[in-house]
Amino acid sequence: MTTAPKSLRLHIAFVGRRNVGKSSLLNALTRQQVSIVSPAAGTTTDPVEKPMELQPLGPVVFIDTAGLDDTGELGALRVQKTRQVLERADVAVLVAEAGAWGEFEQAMLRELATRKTPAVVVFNKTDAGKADPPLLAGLKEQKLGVVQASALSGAGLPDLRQALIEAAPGDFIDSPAILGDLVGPGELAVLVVPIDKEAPKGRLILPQVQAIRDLLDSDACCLVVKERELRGALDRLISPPKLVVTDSQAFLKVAADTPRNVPLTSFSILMARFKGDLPAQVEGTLAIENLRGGDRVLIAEACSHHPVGEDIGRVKIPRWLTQYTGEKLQFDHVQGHDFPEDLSPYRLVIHCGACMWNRREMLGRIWRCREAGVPITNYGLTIAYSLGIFERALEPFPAALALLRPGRRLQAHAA
Ligand SMILES: Nc1nc2c(ncn2[C@@H]2O[C@H](COP(=O)(O)OP(=O)(O)O)[C@@H](O)[C@H]2O)c(=O)[nH]1
Ligand code: SF4
Ligand SMILES: [Mg+2]
Repeated sequence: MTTAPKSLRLHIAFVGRRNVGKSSLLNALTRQQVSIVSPAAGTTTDPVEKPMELQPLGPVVFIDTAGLDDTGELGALRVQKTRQVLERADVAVLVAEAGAWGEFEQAMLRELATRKTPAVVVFNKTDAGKADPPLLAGLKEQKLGVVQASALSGAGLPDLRQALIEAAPGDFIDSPAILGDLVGPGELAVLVVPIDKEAPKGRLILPQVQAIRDLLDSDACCLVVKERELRGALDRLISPPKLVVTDSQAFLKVAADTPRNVPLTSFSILMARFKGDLPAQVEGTLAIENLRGGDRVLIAEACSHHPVGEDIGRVKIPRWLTQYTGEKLQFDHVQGHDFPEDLSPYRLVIHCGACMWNRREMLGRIWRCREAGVPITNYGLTIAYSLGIFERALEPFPAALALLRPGRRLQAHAA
């Protein structure tokens, strides 16, 4: 079993009506008891996640869900949970019983198509009945992977595995780089990692570890220092580094200690590119200029255990943003998969770096904000903007930098 971070794994959700054999199929595919299988409809209540290796794709997470057609109060909650699963699914497996295809399945396919989630249709229980040939042909025409299987006999399981591999989005095979395209083989990046009381004990946080790994994968060199040691370390170098990357919270000191000709950015900005959509989030950041007294700002964290404490989202960002705008803003906070259905009350969404998430889930949120006409940015971009070093921090990314010119009202409040 690999220890690849969960967020880099392809997330495959099994969805469909109750009792069609989702859990049985998943168990058969993984040859392990992932979920409880029962003849009583609606046994799987909470989504069950199972990380495993699916060659040649590598690390995946299988997510077993409750039936989407659940009724009753508890049922409504399960349906909501299943929809939340769709938000983080890179691929969906729609399970149907052979001979029982209907409007429900058609509606699910439409929903998956709207979300642009690749789907594989599995007709299960083919030991008991066959799927209708014209229906199979029609689905294949829609370029959907279609598999006939039986969790009971094991028939069709290799086809399902193959269909999953074919449906996997390209960005799981070619993940966008964190740093590899910015710092070439043999070149040096300096990473600035503050070790203060908020740093986790005995380890580095995920974006820092991923950045180091990405540099090593690209045959680049890496020097890791705290902010206080940065200037001394830079002075000792024979030639300047290709790039300095800092934790956003040390931005001001690091900007002051890094010669102006050395490119500088932050881990959060790298994460916006890696996990989200940097140009969209740069556009979102510019909306800070339009914030006025009484405006509501939503601060969203992807998980409940931000490594640098709640402090950054709850205290520091509100303080820096209030100082920058000079306006009395209203801040709301959400965590985890709770993201408001109705974003219309907000003038800005400020998201964490989403380091623990897969990219599709973050892109899904960016997409929802765009649909609602609400700008979205992230922590690092907001901090850089509020501290007046936005433009410098974007210099390594010409496409994003181009959005700032010409004629944009940028940093009107900056001193
Ligand atoms: N005949 C037959 N029964 C199956 C098959 N797969 C699952 N079942 C049965 O269908 C029932 C519901 O299965 P389950 O996996 O719990 O369905 P889920 O609620 O959709 O996850 C159980 O009684 C299973 O034993 C299959 O391929 N053939
Ligand atoms: S809150 Fe966001 S940035 Fe912080 S650890 Fe969780 S996913 Fe990563
Ligand atoms: Mg089940």
